[in-house]
Amino acid sequence: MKFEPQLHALDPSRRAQLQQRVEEHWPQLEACLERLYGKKAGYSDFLDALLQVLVDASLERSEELLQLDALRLQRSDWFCSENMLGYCAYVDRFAGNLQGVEQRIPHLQNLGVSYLHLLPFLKARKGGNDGGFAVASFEEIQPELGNLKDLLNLTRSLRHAGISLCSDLVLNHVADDHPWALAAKKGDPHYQAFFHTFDDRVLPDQYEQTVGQIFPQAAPGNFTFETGLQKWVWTTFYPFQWDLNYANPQVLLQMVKAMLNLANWGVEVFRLDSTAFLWKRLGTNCMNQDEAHWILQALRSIVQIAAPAVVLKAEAIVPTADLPAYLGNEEKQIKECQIAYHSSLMASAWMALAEQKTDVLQCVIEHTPSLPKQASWLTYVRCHDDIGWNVLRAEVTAVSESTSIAQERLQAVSRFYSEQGEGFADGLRFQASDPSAVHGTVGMAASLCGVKGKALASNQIATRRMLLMYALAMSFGGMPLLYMGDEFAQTNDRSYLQDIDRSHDGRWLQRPMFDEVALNLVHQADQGSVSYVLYAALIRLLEKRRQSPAFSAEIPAHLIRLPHTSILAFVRGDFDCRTNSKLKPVLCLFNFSDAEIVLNWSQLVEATKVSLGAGANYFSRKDLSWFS
Ligand code: OTU
Repeated sequence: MKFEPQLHALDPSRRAQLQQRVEEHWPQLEACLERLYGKKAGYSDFLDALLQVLVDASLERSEELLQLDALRLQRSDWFCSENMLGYCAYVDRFAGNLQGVEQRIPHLQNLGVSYLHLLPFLKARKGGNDGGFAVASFEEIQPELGNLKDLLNLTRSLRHAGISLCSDLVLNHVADDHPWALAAKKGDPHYQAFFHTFDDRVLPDQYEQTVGQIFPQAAPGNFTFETGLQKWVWTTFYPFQWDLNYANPQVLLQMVKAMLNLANWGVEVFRLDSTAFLWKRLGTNCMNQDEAHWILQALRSIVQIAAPAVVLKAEAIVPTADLPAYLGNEEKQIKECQIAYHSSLMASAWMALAEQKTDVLQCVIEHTPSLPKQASWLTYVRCHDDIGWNVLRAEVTAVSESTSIAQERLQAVSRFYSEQGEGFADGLRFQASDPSAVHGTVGMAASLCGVKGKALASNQIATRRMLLMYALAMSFGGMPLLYMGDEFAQTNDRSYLQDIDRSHDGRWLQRPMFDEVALNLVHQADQGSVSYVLYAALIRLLEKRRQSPAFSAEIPAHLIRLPHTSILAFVRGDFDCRTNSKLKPVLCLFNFSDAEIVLNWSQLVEATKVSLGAGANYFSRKDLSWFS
C-alpha cells in the first residue's frame, strides 16, 4: 500500500490522524477488496483510486465534522444509549421541504428525538420514482425539496439540536434516467458494465427459477427489456430501478464517492437500502451472498478511515437467522454495519397482536443472538414499507405442529390485516399475484391497531394496542424508531389512489401528510382525543426508558416464560456487561390479548427463577414501579 503521495495535501496533524486510521483499517478493507476484485485487471489502479477518494473526502471534511469524528471515536457506542429515539419521515409529507424540516425541530425535540431518518431526498427519477428510491443523481437534492444550502443548514441545525441525520444510500440500483443508465442506453461499454445486461432470456430465465419477487403485481419478474439497448437489464424492484453490478469495482468506487460526499454534507447515519440484494449468484435467491457482506464490510472500513463519525445501518429484510451477519462477527473480528432493522421482531409482534398469542414472538426473541459490542437493533412498529410475513416462516414452523399449519397461520395473519380481515385491523394486502401466497400488509400502525377517527371514547382498546406495540419497540433493546404520524395515532391515507404515479403501490396508504390537526390536539392537551392520550403515553414511556441504563441496546433482554399464551415477559438489566457491575433490572410485561389477565405474584417470581436460574430472585414488591 502506498498512500504517501495521496496524503501529501493534508496538513501534518490531519495527515498523522488519517495515516493512523488508514494503517488501522486498510488491512481489513484490502482483504475484502482482494476477495471481491483481486483477480480483476487493473486491481492495483483501483486500490490507488479508492485511496485517493478517501483522502479527497478527508480533505473536504469541515471543521465541525472533524470535531464530531473525534467525539464519536471516543464514544463509538453513542447510538446504543437508552436516550436514543429515532424518527422517520418523508421530507415533503412531514414538512414540505428541507427548510420546513428545520421548522419542525421543536416538535422532534419535544418527543426527545435524537436521530432523524429522512426518506430519500436526492434527485430522483422524473415520474414514478418509488418514493425517491430511484435515484437520478447522488450529487443533487430533489429540487422541490430544496438545495444543497438547505441541506447544509438543516444538518447543522439538527446537529446543534442533538439530532443526527440519517439518509438512505440506495446501493442496489439507480434510476433508469441516472447518467450511468443513460450512457449505458447510448451504448457506452464503460457504463453498460455498471449494470447486469443480457442479450437474450437464457440467463434471466435461469435466474428466475430461484430469485423471488418483491413487487409481483406492480413489477413482475426481475428483468426488463430495454428497447434502446436491445438487452435485458436486471431490475429487482421496479423496471425503472436498474440493479448495479458490484462485480465491477468501478461501481463500488462511485458509490463510495457518493457516500463520502453525503457524509461531508453532514449525514451521520446511512440507511443502506436493500443490502441483501447486492450480489447475484446463479442457483440462489441472490440475497445475503458472502460478497454482499464483503461489500458492506469494505464500506465500514471506508467510513472508519474517512468519516469515522458515520454509522452504517443495514436495511436487510431477511429471516432472523440471516440477520446477525449484517452486524459482523465479533469472534472473527469482522465489523459490518452497526445497526440493523429487526423486522422479525416487528412482524412477530403484529402477529402476536392478531393471534393474541406470543409463541412466535417469543421464538423470534429466543433466536435473536446477543448483539456484538457497539451495535444495535433498530426496533420499530411501522415504516414506509409493507410488513412482510414470510421472514417469520422459520419461527412459525418451529412453534406450529406442522408446516401446513405454519403456512395457514401465516396466511391467516396476512388476511387478518387485509381488507378481508374480520378483526379490528384496517389494512390492505400488499402485492400478491397468487391468492394462496402470503402477501404483505400495508397500513398505518394506528389503523392496523383498529384506531378509527380521533375520539378516544371509541378507541380505548385500539390506543392501548398501539401503546403496547411501541412499548415493545422502546424496551426490547435497540434504537426505537417512531414513524411519522404514529406519535399521534395518524391513520391511513387513501389519497394515493387518485395519483397515477402512486395508485399501484399500496405502501402509500401509510405515507400520509403530517396531521396538523392532530398536532393541535396534542398542543391543546385534549384528553378526549386519541392523539393527545397516545402522545402523552409515549412521552411517559420514553421518560421511563431514559431513566434506566438497563434499556441501553448493549444490555440483553432475558425472556421469562409464563403460563399465559398471550403474555410476553422479559427482564432487562441485572448485569451491566459494559462496566461489569450490577444494574437494577427492569421487568417488561406485555399482554397481547384484549382481555385483562391477572398475574399471580408468586407465579411471576417462580417463572423468573425457572427461566433465568435459581439466583434470579430480582423482584420484591416494593421495588415495583408500574407503567401502564
Ligand atoms: C427498500 O425496501 C425500500 O425500503 C423500499 O421503499 C424500496 O421500494 C426498495 O428497497 C427499493 O429501493 O427489499 O430489503 O417489500 O420491503 O422493497 C429491502 C417491499 C427491500 C420492501 C422492499 C425493501
